[in-house]
Amino acid sequence: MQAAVELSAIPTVAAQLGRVGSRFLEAISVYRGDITRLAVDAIVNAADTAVLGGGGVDGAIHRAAGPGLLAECRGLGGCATGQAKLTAGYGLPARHVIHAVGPVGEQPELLASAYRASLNVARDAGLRSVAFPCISTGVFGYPPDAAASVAVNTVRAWLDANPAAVDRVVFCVFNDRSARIYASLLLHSPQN
Ligand code: AR6
Repeated sequence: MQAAVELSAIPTVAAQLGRVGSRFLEAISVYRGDITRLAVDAIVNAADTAVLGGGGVDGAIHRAAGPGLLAECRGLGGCATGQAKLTAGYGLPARHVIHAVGPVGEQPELLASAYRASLNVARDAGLRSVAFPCISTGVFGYPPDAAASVAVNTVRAWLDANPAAVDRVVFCVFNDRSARIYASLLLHSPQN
């Protein structure tokens, strides 16, 4: 198993750009790699409505967490699209998993809702750092550039509306295309 990646090793966008004064850029990071390695308060899982594991990032999270995660998921009673539910992290370096269900295909309101619901779950549980995968952009077929805009705009609006509720939000990108999209949105022409 690879070593855990501590939050202190992941720079914020503000630090990467040498920019101070933007609460948004001081809260967010873009991290390229495996979300299952992140030692944050919660990683978000791109689940489906059954919340019983699957392929993609969901499969990776369940493999890394171990069987305790599936056992707890069986008691969740499913999760509606656009909603999110909390479990423990079991064998993960993350203390918790927030299981979010994004839409199948390009449905911006439901994708935004999945991001908001995840952050609401984190806030209500007192969790200070959250890492998101690119929800819906794999098996669920959401165009990754459109999904990234929804993700960034939704997180930004939520942080504005919930000041000091969460300290850090990490956008965890896994493939070349998502890495390029988030870099261009946040690192090359930052929205601040
Ligand atoms: N770390 C971070 N991101 C990852 C990882 C990883 N280890 N592995 C894949 N990704 P997907 P969806 C990225 O298909 O589209 C499952 O079967 C991947 O490159 O995992 O929301 C569930 O059970 C992509 O950018 O999720 C559901 O049935 C992103 O994660 C369904 O797939 C999301 O791809 C959910 O589909």
